[in-house]
Amino acid sequence: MNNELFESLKSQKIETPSWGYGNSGTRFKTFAAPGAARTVWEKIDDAAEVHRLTGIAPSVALHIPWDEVSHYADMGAYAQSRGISIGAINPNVFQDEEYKLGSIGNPDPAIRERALGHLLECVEILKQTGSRDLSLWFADGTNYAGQDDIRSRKRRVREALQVVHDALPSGARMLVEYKLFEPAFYFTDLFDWGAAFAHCIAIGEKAEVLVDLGHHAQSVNIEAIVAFLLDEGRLGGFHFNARRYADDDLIVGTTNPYELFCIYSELVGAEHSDDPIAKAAAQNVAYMIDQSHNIEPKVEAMLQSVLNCQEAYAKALLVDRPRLAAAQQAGDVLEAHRVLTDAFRTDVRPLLAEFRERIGVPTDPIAAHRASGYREKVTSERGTAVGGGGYPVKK
Ligand code: PSV
Ligand code: MN
Repeated sequence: MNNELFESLKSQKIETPSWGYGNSGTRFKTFAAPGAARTVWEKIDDAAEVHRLTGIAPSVALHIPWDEVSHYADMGAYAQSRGISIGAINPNVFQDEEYKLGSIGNPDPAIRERALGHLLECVEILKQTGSRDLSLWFADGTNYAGQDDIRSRKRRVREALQVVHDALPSGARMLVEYKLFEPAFYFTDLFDWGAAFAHCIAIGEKAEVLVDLGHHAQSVNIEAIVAFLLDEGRLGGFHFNARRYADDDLIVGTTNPYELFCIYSELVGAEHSDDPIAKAAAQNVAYMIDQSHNIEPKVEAMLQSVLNCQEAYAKALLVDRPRLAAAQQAGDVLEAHRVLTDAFRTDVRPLLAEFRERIGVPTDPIAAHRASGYREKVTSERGTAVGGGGYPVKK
């Protein structure tokens, strides 16, 4: 492996979500997993274990209030003592009774005010934890045509996002996530990348778009969205996961590894391009996982997710870019396609084993995890929590 490849692999970072370590479920059932994290401290421990075994997962994202504590500085210090840091702060304006008709898009100004108050509280948490990104997702929308005025909702959303943007400290960003549908079934206020992008452009430089792989209609070309946003300098981050039908939150790279590779290929292409805007955007992308593992062992599922991202990235790094550019320029359709897919077909497992050896992590992190006794240890210490570590179980 040449040095450039080694350095690129070393620079890769994947953030894992606190909510992926606790019990979670579907609307039908939350299965209690023995050893699943019960508190934010245990979630940090699990995230640290994933980083210890992979070397490329050095931060954990928080969801507030799921991970609420009284002293956020203590949390940052604890994470640091475990070898990781606190990543994106995810406010939650979708679980309170008041938000039945929405949060920042709600027709009631008092409820909009309440939601805004929570978002601003999360800006404070971001400052206290030293986090860079405020990651925003809104469940806002309507279920029936005519239920609310779509243009008015758009303006309410814009107004609140602007206030949050202006409250961010310098160097911080707000990542605006969109989602096609769910929980709203007729109209969602931030329904696609175009809506998120338009808000970001209007609001200001600290606003960037977040792409969650599970939030698109069937067969949407996500890598094209990625390329477009990179070129506009507005791709802020990812929520990685895999889907087959809707927002399935499965392990990234399991249903469509080719799509994941194509996405990474756009990112690597931008990172290695001469275009300063796309290059800077690619270098600042926050790569985050957003998954809840309902039937899988939590830590192993997260390890698998991180490793799948690493594999896709390694393949994208192997694309012969000069040859690809030459074939594209010559209009050689199939040669260009072959150059790209040659990289996708390469078995990068030996290369990654060599890389892991060089950075001092196990060559097979999953096997190492299974042999380590970590799962048995936390199961005996933590027992089986009844409640969720993200979506609390309703009694
Ligand atoms: C919504 O489906 C979402 O993707 C948002 O990112 C939330 O923060 C997350 O899932 C909660 O699980
Ligand atoms: Mn998400």
